[in-house]
Amino acid sequence: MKNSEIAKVFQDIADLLELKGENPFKIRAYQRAVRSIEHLPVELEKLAKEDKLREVPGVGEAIAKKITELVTTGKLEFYEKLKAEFPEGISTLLDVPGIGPKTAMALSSELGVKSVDELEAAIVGGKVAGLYRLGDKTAKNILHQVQALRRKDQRIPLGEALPIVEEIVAGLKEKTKVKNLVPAGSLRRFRETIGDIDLMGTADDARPVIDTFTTLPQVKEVLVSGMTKASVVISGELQTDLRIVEHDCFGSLLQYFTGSKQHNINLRERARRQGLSLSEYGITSLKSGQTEKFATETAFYQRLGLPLIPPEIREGGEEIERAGHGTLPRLVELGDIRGDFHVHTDWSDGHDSIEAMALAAKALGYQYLGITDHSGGRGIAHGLSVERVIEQMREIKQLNERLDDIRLLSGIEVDIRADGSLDLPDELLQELDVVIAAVHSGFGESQQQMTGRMIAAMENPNVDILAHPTCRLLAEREPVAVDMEAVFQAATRTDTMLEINAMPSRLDLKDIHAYRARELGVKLAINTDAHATNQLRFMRFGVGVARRGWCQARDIVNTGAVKEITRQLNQGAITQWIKS
Ligand code: DGT
Ligand code: CA
Ligand code: CA
Repeated sequence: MKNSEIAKVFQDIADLLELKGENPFKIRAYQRAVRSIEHLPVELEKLAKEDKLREVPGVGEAIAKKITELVTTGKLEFYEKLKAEFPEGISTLLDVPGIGPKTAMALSSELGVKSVDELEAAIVGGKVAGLYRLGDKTAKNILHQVQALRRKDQRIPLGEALPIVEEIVAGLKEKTKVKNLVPAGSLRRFRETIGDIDLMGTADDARPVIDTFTTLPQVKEVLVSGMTKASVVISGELQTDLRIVEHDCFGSLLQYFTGSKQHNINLRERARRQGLSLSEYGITSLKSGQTEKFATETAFYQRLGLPLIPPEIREGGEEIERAGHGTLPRLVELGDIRGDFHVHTDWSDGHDSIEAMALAAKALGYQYLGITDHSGGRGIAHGLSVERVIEQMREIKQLNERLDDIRLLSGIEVDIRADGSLDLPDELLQELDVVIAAVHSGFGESQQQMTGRMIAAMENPNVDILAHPTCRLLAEREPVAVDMEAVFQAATRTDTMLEINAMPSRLDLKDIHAYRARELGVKLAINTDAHATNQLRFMRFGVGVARRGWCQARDIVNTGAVKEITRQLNQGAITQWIKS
């Protein structure tokens, strides 16, 4: 049983207990376990076998027992019994935003609705509006939520959503007097995939902004258009919501719609203990009923006694607690990056020359750039032979003499063969500044085989970096079966860097892996794997992953200045070269 399936069971249990009006502490314990399991890089099944479940944060004795029962029998008696107390399909209904426990019960007991399809049919058939207290408007709203939920099932990669959003933002800024226009939601938190886009802004007069928004050329369909908010579907079936408020309320609006939902739930809990209640409109004193407005998020968090929490870590983990103790890390920023170890040129399958790549890197303010074309062994597109590598080293040496303010590192992305050996000889590899090892074949191998193969490569002292460790392609290729925990341990033992590949279709390591690797003290490098000059800009996606993994600049090797880098790369070659 997969972690995500186990998390879903506990989420259901929390929902059903809430419906029953159970003790909030008990409910929260399940919610905490869900968050923790969702972020766990190790399979619970494995931990259960090793009797290590209790080491997972948020998993106490009772929950550990339930996990063991789930992974050994595939079922949980407690859950089955709990479900039997409620009509069928109730937890599906609860998943629809806007449907609370009461409505869910009414829909189920009075209309016999068991699924989202049946719910939609009931609304369209006018049955839901007639239901006790509900009314036409609420029914319509639920219908919108159902449709949004459907659309959201097809989450799109961040790298596809971001350019679309930037175009919309630019368009609205140009055509209207909107201020503070920024994306909130999962996009602002830099999640790897996006369900829908949430845009926030302020204006003296919202109307013209809303009107311009709903008539943008990208808009395919207008779902809702109100005084201060609108929802549209843009090309690519992506729902986009826009909300406009007055300038002095922007802080609370942005905070609320940035989420995540779990972060907001945790924050509300803290606020309640302070006698405060939170909403998108501001912070209300429970005693006086007075609502304070906040123009900035910083002021909003400050009112709760907290520093501004970076959006990327607002996921309902320990961020609020850490912020409260003043121990939030200063997360790595794009401006901290001083080089990129992994790019391709027209010597293999890249689009641009070494010199063009170097000048583009220099324009970004980098101090160094690793030229790491493919090795030729396995017939990878125009991979380099031994002779070509030597020839390229010569060219790089000449370029380094000619170019100012950017150091090129001679490198290779060497293929890891099925048996874990590398497809270029050690004598050559040891002459290179940066050796990146990567798997490009045999993706279907068993976990044991694949893990062994990667570890074997890391054990080669010439290898500096393991590239895109899970080999996944977002929405295209599943990650390979590999024991990440073992890879992390091997990386620390062999002093090999792991790559956070910043290519939007890869993002590999992904956020939770970066989190775990950092915890274990693995050295990380954020590389773009750029195959053209404009792809060097992918760096920001990798920085987003690192930030979601709570990484600081010191956790990322390529934040180091060129001189520090020489200490990190475990070869003599680079040191000698820089001295000479
Ligand atoms: P997505 O769209 O699935 O990629 O993920 P988000 O996080 O963008 O979620 P979305 O668009 O449904 O809602 C945007 C934010 O609004 C969410 O992150 C937090 C806030 N929000 C939405 N629903 C609730 C809720 O029921 N309770 C609380 N506290 N916040 C909510
Ligand atoms: Ca969203
Ligand atoms: Ca939304």
